[in-house]
Amino acid sequence: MATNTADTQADPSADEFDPRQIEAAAQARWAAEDSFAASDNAAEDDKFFCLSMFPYPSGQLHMGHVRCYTLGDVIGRYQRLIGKNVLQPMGWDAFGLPAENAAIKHNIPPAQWTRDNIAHMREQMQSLGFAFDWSREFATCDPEYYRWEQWFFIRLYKKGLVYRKSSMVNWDPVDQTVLANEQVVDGKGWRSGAPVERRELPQYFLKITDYAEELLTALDELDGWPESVKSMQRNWIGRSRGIEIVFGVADEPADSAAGSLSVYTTRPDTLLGATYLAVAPEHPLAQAAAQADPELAAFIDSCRNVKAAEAELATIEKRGMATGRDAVHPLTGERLPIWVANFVLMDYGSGAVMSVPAHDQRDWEFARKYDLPIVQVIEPLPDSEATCNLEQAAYTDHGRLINSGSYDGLDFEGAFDAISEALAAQGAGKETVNYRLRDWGVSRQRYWGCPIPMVHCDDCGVVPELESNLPVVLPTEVTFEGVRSPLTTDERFLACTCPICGGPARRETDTFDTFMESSWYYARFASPDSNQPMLDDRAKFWTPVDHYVGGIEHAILHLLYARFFHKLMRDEGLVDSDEPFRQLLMLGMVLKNGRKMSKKDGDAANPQTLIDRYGADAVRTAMMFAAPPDQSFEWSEAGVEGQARFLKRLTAQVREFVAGKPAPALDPAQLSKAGKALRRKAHEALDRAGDDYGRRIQFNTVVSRVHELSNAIRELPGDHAPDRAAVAEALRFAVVILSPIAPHVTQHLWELIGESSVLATSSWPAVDPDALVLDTIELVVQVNGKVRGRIEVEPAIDADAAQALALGDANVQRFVEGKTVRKTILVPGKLLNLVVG
Ligand code: ANZ
Ligand code: ZN
Repeated sequence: MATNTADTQADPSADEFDPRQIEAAAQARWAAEDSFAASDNAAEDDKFFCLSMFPYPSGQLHMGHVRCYTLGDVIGRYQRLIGKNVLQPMGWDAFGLPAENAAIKHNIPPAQWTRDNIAHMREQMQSLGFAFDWSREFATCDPEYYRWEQWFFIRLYKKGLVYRKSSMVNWDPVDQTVLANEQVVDGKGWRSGAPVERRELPQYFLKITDYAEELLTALDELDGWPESVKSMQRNWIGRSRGIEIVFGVADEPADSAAGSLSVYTTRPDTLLGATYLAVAPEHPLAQAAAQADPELAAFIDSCRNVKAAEAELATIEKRGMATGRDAVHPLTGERLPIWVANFVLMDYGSGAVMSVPAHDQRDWEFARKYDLPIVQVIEPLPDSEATCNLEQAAYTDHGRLINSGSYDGLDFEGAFDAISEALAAQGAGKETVNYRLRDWGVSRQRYWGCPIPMVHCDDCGVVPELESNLPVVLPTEVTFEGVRSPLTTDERFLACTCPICGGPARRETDTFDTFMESSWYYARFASPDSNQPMLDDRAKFWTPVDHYVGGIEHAILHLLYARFFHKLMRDEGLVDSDEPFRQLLMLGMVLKNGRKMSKKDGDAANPQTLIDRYGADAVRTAMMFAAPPDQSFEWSEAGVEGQARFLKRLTAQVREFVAGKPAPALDPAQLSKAGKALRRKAHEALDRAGDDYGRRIQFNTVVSRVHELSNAIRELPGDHAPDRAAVAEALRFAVVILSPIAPHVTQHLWELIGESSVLATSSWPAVDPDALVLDTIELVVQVNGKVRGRIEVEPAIDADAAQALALGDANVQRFVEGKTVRKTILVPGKLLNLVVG
């Protein structure tokens, strides 16, 4: 084999290394041998369901997709190599607003736009060599898919888990649609950027709140999820323990509905500091008071236009008006004025709060504005660093009670219990648990979505369609007039028969929130052609997903809804596990100039340009090399070029090796010292790569290791014939180790080194523990704590022998000369310290 580096780095001519041809050949082989088909019949413990979040078919893959799908692919390919029966499917989250916008703009039906995009993106994915089992592909706009969503919705409806309710919604005046709270960013629509209005509309809701407690507690067992994601989910569910306190309403009969007012508080310890009560504008008490008070009615009306989502209620300007009524304090009998306030939500707690301006910031701001009394009842604990200055802000920390009569001196817990008991004793309070989580409003006033399978009959009301009439098919040949959904004017769609009385009826024109489709797609991949019912036993076999890979932007809603659906499906007997995703990998972002890469970055953001120029493997390798998966990083094309050069060099190296003399059989005893060192490096790389792929989920380090191994092979002196076997082994390992990341080039190299199989479906080599054992190790020698030398020793050397060797080192000798060694400290495998004096 060649020994000089200049030789091995010689650039093979372009036709000797043609990624396009290498990739086409590998892909053709995988297709011909159906290499990535998952087996539904394999032994249960061998299955590995590897899933990357399916994309919205926007038209082009972007760098974020390339990162996500390459990561998932690397994980899945490694699992296949270690013998797992891997299911790695792909499909399309195909409903959604952009298709409608494109239709409106360019006059293309959304279905056609979507199908064209899917075709293009599928081709791009195939060119990247992802090991998907394409036989399971589907798009959520396929009637065979959404039919089951309709079916399931009706099941839930019949179980009482769906209800219809008029409710305030965030209305985007530009997109003409309802937005979820989280689609409202700074009071504006997330897509349109238009200020959001509040409107009332009848909506369908799924009772996710029935599952709030389980959705919360089950997080504790999700060991494979990042802590940060679990904490975001916990906050979103927002469980709080508090009490419901009943205040009397002055001058109303105590036993009438108007005679009491319930508030929810998490701070009963502040009860003696309540100086007024506040109710939501929609609260019955406010509505009743407004009947005789036009000014109040006008105020309540103006609150409807609050352009804010819940998250912003803390920051909006506080506005309110007194109702003229008073509440009666349950402990002191004192009269407290009742106000209407714009920051009190009707659908949280009881829609009313006891206001404690000294200890709640919103109440404090409100009290300052309307000149209401502020009474301090909590002081910081003596040993705390907190300070209380009510001229500047409320004191919101826990502390010790003051100005609270017999409760003075109690801490938070003591006061919580004592005051709760006192209230309970007089029937004025009971402990409750509240969740910030709301039921899931699934209606969207849009065309390009799954039709909600409900029927409006003048006689029977709103009723579910018959199962036998499913799917309610979304008409795909439509023309848009403005942004309004074409469904609202399409007679072919609208006219139907009432499933109850058989009379003429009208179809519901709202479609589902597209989060519905993405909440169960993973399970459908397991049984993509199941016809009776939505999932069959294959879903039980494959779920839960073993590794789920996706963007951090889905950390809350998508994952929460999918977890909810999994539990719903479990309760229908469709799956038999409690959670859908065992391990979760949340990716960092691909950045350009410090912000998320987007179409605006032009060619740089288009992976196709890079694939065409450098080949898919170079793009994949650069992407994996750039950063650990959960970190965001700045994208640079230079990285792709660098990896392309490396792959080419590695190819040349393998080619040169196989062109030389055949390697002898490996005999570790015959290896030179350098040959042994190479062998150790190769086995170490294999060992560590296995850990990186399988446990650490860090692939940048794998790429570096292959770089190093390739260099080490190149640096091995070529004068000892038996070492050639170590080189053969090292090259073979380099090829296998790199194969999940750069699957095409490595398949080519695999064939070059004489293998006839498909590398992707062969197996990960075993590490030889003997190869990892070091003959000698280096010990750092210190004299009085300062490094004075290094010695080569046997790994198991004892302190005396090490000292004797160390004293043979000239430099160490210099510092010990004329002194006595008083103490010898050996840290095995690391250092030897001689204490002299
Ligand atoms: C009195 C009080 C004193 C409060 C104090 C806080 C601090 P979480 O933890 O989110 O559950 N609240 C109750 N219902 C409300 C509604 N419908 N709209 C707006 N605010 C409402 O928050 C519970 C606290 O939020 C409750 O405790 C209540 O204010 C307020 F020093 O009651 B508190
Ligand atoms: Zn009817």
